[in-house]
Amino acid sequence: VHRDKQSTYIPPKRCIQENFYSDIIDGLSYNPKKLPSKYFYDEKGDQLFQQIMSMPEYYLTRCELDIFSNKTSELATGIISDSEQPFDLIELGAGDAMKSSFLLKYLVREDMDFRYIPIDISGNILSILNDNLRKDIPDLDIVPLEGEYFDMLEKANSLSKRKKIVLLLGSNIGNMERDEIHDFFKQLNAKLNKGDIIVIGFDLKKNPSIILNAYNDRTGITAAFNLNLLTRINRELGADFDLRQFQHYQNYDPISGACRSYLVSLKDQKVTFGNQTINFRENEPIEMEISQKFSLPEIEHFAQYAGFDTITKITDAQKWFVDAVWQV
Ligand code: AVJ
Repeated sequence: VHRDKQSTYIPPKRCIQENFYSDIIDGLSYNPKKLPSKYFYDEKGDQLFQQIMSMPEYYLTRCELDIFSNKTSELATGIISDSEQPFDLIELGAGDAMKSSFLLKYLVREDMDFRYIPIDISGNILSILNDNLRKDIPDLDIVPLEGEYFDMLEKANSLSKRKKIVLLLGSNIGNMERDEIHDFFKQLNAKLNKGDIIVIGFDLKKNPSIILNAYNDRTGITAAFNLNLLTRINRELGADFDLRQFQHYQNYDPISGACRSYLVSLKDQKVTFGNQTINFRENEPIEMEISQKFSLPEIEHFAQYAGFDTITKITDAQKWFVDAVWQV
């Protein structure tokens, strides 16, 4: 990376870096400006997300952990129809696999013939996952893949023609806009075969204050998580964002279920990236992340629209979160 601001910026040769550069430049040339939240997860971003998951306000992980740790057999029964058949268990956005490890242990104990393929955009978290699982579940056959959901699903497809069980947990689906969710499920359905299973974790609509608080913590961890993307852009793309001049703002719309984060420019300012200059007006927001919340009928609608049958829906004790099991 060229740190000399006078020189023309030449993106590094690695493909992910080129995409990173063009995605950031594209996003900042939109009106309103937008930065893709999938880039939050560098090493520091992974650490901040681990901190978010242990905050008292961030109920999502605890709720889904309740499902995976206390309703493991119910979940396993939902995903395994024919115990004779070997399968691939593919997890999109696996992170540290904290929740899925309960299911993995259960399946290994039941002597199921399967391979675990965790997919994540962060190579850093995948290597942590790999180390932990090799220690915790030595008998598990694990093939980590670093990259984007569909690219790596394609790769997993080329590895074997076995039955597939795909996990998308933690309300990761909520990081997509409604239209993107429709397209995503349609595309996923098209890539799978009859009888394949998907398990999707959806965060449910609930008291709006509870949702807002989960993303608007007093300690500022979520703010730091958002601001860290600017630090990453500075470091990896040679930009000069002044972090003190951007403020995190979070908002929840209880009707649409969209919980959105923004970084607001605190003054008129310019940010440079090599030969590019981006202008910000005072109080201009950058759209950072959507964490969409859902109702049970909305979830059923997605399944029908994309051509899945609902096998079962498992909620936590508080009924704040649901893992839906769908079949092609
Ligand atoms: C990992 C995408 C599910 O949207 O709830 C947590 C990320 N952002 N706090 C979410 C996140 C702010 C999280 N997901």
